[in-house]
Amino acid sequence: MQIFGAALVFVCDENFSILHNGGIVFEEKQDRILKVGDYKELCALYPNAKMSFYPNAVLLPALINAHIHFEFGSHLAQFCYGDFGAWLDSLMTSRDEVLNSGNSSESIILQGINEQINAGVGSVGAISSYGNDMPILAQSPLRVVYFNEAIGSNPSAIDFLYSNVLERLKNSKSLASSTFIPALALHSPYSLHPIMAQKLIELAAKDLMPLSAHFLESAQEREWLTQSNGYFKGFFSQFMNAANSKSLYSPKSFLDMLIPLQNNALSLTHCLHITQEEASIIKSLNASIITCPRSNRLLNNAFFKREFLLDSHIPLAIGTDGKSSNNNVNLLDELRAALYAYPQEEILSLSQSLLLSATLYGAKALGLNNGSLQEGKNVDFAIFEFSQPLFQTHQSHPNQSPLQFILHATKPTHLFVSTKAIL
Ligand code: MCF
Ligand code: FE
Repeated sequence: MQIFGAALVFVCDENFSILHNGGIVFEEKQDRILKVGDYKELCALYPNAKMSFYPNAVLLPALINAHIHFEFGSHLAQFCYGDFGAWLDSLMTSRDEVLNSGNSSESIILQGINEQINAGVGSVGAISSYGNDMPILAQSPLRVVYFNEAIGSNPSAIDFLYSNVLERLKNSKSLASSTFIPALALHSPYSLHPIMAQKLIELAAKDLMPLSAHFLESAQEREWLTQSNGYFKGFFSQFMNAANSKSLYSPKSFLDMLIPLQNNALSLTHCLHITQEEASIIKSLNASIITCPRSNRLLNNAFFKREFLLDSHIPLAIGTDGKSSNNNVNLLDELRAALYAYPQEEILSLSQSLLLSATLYGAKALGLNNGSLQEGKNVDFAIFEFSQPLFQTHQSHPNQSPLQFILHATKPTHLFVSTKAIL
């Protein structure tokens, strides 16, 4: 039996409860939190437990990076930012070079994994386009929801592409464990044929697999889905030899295809260009939205409109996206960027919401039983020690420790995933 305690415990429940001098109890090798509460009371209740208390620290659920591409990690400045079309063109031109660069892809993926651990991330939603990252992620100490991504809209290629995604899914299923969860991703409505999408949705529904898709990331995507016009018209004639093509979905028809997944963990990433009506459909699908603020700023000059959340109560998770659209994949840096992206919001409640996006709502988006320190949840937690207390109980102003945490957290001193210390 082990008890870990800290001056501040962020429970990461819906109300953002904070325990002063709180703690958690668990048994070695039993991946379930037994009890959460006052540290001294827990010690009295379990007098034989191994006890550790950290006075200048915050104990919180291990963070969750709900959307990351490990495969795109090698480049420094090959991609063009500031316009989605320019980015996608630069990605199409330098994709092979980036994927097969001088550094071995294995060392790049390991670097990405270390970057997660060093930022206190215990779980990731890893989007994999090729499967190169699969064995390394399966062996890593992270809890991984492994999204085998399907892409391809050209009818003559879909048989091959479909069997390729099935092969990757099969391989990922052979590696499945409580910390490596096979899942499916539909790249996006502009890049995926509906016949393939339909089959994969059926598969995901049958096995209750998590499913994720990039959705309405750019104005160009919206123009294509609603008018079959604009940047993507040129894109398809240039890269796919399909000059007269039309969009294969409307935003609504894409969302309607996801109806069989209401009981799955379902997430839509970006959603920068959704309407209120589409937000209501997303809500009715019981889906989560994943936002990647720095990627959105670099590729699309925008941040997710958090106003949509007020009326619709859609859970909002957060991710770094890949290094192809970010300067690093550090989730703490992502939270800091997000903090500065919404100056119109009250800063303390924004800080609380952002921390819930990186914990409670990340777990909801990925279908995990963690992200909150509650009885029965998996034993995934982080402890960040600071040189001074983040909050003094005699202070009369509201507890600003969630804000101070986002500002000052750099690296946890302890990180546990599935009861094991990984840092
Ligand atoms: O989320 C960002 C931006 N939107 C779309 N795709 C990607 C992102 N980061 C990496 N990608 C990958 C995607 O998985 O880029 C390729 C796919 O392999 C795009 S191919 C049209
Ligand atoms: Fe992405």
